[in-house]
Amino acid sequence: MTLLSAPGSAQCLPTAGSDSSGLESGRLLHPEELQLALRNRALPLEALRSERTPTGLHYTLTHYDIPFLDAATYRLAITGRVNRTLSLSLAELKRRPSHTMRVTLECAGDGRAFLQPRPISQPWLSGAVGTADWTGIPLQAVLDEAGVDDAACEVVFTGHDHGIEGRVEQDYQRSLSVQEVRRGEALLAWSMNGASLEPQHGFPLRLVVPGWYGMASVKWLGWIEVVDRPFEGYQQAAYRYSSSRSERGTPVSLMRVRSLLIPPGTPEFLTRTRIVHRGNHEIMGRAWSGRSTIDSVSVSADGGATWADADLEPPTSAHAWQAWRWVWSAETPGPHELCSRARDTAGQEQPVQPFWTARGMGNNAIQRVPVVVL
Ligand SMILES: Nc1nc2c(c(=O)[nH]1)N[C@H]1C(S)=C(S)[C@@H](COP(=O)(O)O)O[C@H]1N2
Ligand SMILES: [Mo]
Repeated sequence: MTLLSAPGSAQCLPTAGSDSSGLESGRLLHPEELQLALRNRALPLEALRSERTPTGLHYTLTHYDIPFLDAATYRLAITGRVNRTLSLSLAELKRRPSHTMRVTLECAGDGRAFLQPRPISQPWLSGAVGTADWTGIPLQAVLDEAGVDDAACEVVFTGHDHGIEGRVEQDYQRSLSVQEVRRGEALLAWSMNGASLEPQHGFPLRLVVPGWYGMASVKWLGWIEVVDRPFEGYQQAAYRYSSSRSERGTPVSLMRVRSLLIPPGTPEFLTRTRIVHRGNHEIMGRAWSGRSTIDSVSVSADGGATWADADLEPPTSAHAWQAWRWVWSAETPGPHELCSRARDTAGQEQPVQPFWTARGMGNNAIQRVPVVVL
């Protein structure tokens, strides 16, 4: 993979000197991208072993600063086109009937750093994904209590975090249409994997929208406003598929079909190239797709020249990834490239070539894992 410097870049870091790893210098990454990458971490791919990601290994993405909120004084406001404005404390929310859902969340920017040219933002490679058990109350229950007006069109969710993006000072805000909300799947969650939310995951309360890329699941939720016209906030306009930053494009919404595999064998420290010994190796991974189930997963050990079918496990939750397995008989010494390719029941399939958009969203191209057989 080549990390390119952007044309006209002011200040860049060489990603590596030339040493025994064989990496060349001159592959440039902005210090600002590195700073974002270090604040926002990915799932280590070996953690795909767990159906439910341990909280400390779940990816996180935070645009601005993590706000530190006090659970004792916290309140959630529900306002706008409702019959009754509500202001609820955490204790009041927790007194209502709760519900737990296993949900796979993925950042829409995952795979961005593989794109050429590389859109400048959080430079995800692979692994901005994780699956957790979220506990809370259905969003719909709270909206029913407030009574949504017939003129309502969208529901806007505002987080307590504040920052500047595209020269616009803003709170982190996203909306969902009233139809989307009426599906009844979104949760106002105070717990992740059986414990209170960690600060980075939205303590004390966040939205979790199953099937959607992560940006919809607003963390540190402070305010829910029912509005009578489409919300045009910054984060609504930024998450779009377009061929240039100025083109409006189409909204990013549900997670596109994708699969990842656990790189087998032993990693080299710097390059993470894998070494495996000759013989049979079980290759295991997971696959997911917005609102569809996975139909099949194929695996290749020769960079996509030939494919074999993996054994696919049925879903354990309507909103979580599915496990798959395949046995690789690694007989030929030398370099190989492992890839997996998922197809969903809606007929969508992962592309072999990266899906390029100006903001680097929804790149669900097949993963490529170099492995050397000894
Ligand atoms: N308030 C707020 N909510 C947010 C974000 C944010 O920066 N601020 N990031 C979004 C994005 S882009 C993603 S991918 C998910 C990440 O959730 P996680 O950090 O719990 O994995 O949170 C979403 N919710
Ligand atoms: Mo994201």
